[in-house]
Amino acid sequence: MTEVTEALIVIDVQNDFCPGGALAVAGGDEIIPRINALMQEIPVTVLTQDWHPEDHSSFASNHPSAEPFSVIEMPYGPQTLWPAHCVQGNAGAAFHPALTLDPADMILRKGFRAAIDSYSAFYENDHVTPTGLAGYLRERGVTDLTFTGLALDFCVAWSAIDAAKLGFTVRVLEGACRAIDLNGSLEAARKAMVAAGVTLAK
Ligand code: VGL
Ligand code: ZN
Repeated sequence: MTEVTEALIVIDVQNDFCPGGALAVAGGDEIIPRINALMQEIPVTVLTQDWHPEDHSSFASNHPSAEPFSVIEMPYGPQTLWPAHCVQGNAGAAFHPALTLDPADMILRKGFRAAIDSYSAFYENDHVTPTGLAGYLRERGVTDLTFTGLALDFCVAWSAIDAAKLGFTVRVLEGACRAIDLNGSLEAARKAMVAAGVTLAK
């Protein structure tokens, strides 16, 4: 059996996070050629897909009189309310058409429970409910993770921090990510990643 120790994790490169999408991240589509090239270099690729039911509690539209980008208190802590995005089966939830899908070993969907959001690819936003990704990677002998995708200051950062806490060696390629940058969230995310032992690279 060939030993594989390194995986590329591609976070949420979906139409709704790219220009023209419901929660567009500026320049979100610009990172795709580099991500496609990385899939040819790194032996294991995992793609994540934000995958919400219509009645998802992270959508501002599901809270009477709440504004998008405001923060509410949920049983598991503070939660930013977003415009409805990545609704299961809709075009906005599909991967961007320029993203290469064939090299992916695994596609992990997250955020599919209405009552809880899941920024991280490893745990839902309660930081307790696992997605199963850690077990998948460990069973395959993967120890080193390279993160790319959208958005750097939310799903990429939360995933990278959880991965470091779980004992993986973690690198985030900032040039292969784009950020939402809401109320200083990008600087806060960078600091939190560094504090967790994540390496930030170009
Ligand atoms: C994301 C906000 C809401 C992300 C997902 O992929 O960073 N951000 N859902
Ligand atoms: Zn989402």
